[in-house]
Amino acid sequence: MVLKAEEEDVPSDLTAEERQELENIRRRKQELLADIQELHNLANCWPSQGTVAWGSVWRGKKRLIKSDTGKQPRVEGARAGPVGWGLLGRRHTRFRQTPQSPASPRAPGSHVGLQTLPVPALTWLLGLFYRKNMQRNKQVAMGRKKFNMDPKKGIQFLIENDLLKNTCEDIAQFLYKGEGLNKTAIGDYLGERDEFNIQVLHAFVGLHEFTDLNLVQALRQFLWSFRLPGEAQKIDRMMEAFAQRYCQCNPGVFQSTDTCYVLSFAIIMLNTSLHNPNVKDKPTVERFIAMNRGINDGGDLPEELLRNLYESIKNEPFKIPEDDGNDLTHTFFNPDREGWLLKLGGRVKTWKRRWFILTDNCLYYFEYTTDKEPRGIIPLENLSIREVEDSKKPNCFELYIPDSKDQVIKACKTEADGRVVEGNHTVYRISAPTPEEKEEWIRRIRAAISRDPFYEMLAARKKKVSSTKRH
Ligand code: 4IP
Repeated sequence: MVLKAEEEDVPSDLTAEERQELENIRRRKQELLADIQELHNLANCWPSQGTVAWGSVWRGKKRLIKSDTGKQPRVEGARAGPVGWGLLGRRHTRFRQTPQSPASPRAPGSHVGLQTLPVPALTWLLGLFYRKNMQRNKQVAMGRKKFNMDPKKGIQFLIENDLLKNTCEDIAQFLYKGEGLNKTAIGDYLGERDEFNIQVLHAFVGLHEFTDLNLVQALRQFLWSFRLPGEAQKIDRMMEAFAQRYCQCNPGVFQSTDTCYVLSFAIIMLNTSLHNPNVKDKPTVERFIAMNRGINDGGDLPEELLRNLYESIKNEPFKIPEDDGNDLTHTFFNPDREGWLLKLGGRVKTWKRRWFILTDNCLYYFEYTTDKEPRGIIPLENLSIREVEDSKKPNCFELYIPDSKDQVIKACKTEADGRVVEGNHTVYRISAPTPEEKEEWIRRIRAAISRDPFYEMLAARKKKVSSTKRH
């Protein structure tokens, strides 16, 4: 007997979250059926007559039912001693069973089945099954916890305990299923540069079914299955894998995976522009179409396709799991931040209240909010940010050059006489009005610092797909 869940039609109007949920329910159903199947198999191993002792040897997930004298996994009616030894879970367990013989002998090849088992036998089987499952579930739960704290260690633990096979397909399944797993941890594992992790990433993306989904629907599903890390290289690898898979599922929609890649980012940016209240200038559908001219290997994508994608995003924003502010939408399209901060002078250590604006990967500061010209500009490229304690001011943070103590940060400032000169700071020490504002500034500046490589990578792709002439 082989039990299998029936295939059901998936309604086409499900959200990414609902799809995932449905997928989880289906998988759970299949697991339950597998459990029932296993119970039946155990029942069929039950001897038809005689007094037999049965042991059960566990090797992780692999189980052998055998008599304590025989080596055959399935020995119907085998004679054996009255006591069996076996490894139950991880413990060596001794048990004795003397099942009743069935009333009438079974025909060769016929099965016992759960219903026909004598009650003590059934109780024993269920007990065995229950203990096995309990033990396994405990270890899996522990593995998940470890994974959420340190993805690599978690996977290693699960493999060492035979709860997961050491293949990229099995690990990808485990991550795709995602039960009890933190989506940030999944993203971290999938983003690793290791050759094996990259294979897992491809197997993971391969588990996504994008056939007949438009690019927005596919992105919704993809971006909901883990949290995209903030690092440019990781995002590049992941989005590349996504674009490849999308094109594989939907041949003929785009001229190349680069086109799919570039349009995916255009959609993510559109999502932020349309739904982030800080972005005042909302793009129209015409602008979106114009922005994506020539990205299909030098040609234009069908206008209707772009209109549909635009409408879809306009009607429903992306849902990003565990939004801690360090994901793609923030990192990639960080809105400007502005506010009053105190800044310590470079050579002369005086605190000045300045109006700061964070934009274009630079930090500008002004004397008044209405000033046209900034007093100073600090390009953030290659800088780092850290929290610091200051004896005079609260909520401080510093911009500094990593691994360099005395080097002057490249920046410019306006002197009292109006001359623009180079700055003198080896660090910029800044104090925020509240701890919350400090946190927010640090978060935004960090995102602005790390987003730069993206633009470069994306710009390079865009150039590629726009300059390719169609043959
Ligand atoms: C000035 O102190 C101000 O703090 C300047 O800030 C600062 O320039 C000067 O740093 C510092 O000497 P006084 O006004 O007391 O002279 P701001 O330009 O915002 O007024 P920075 O480089 O921080 O803008 P040094 O490095 O020029 O001394």
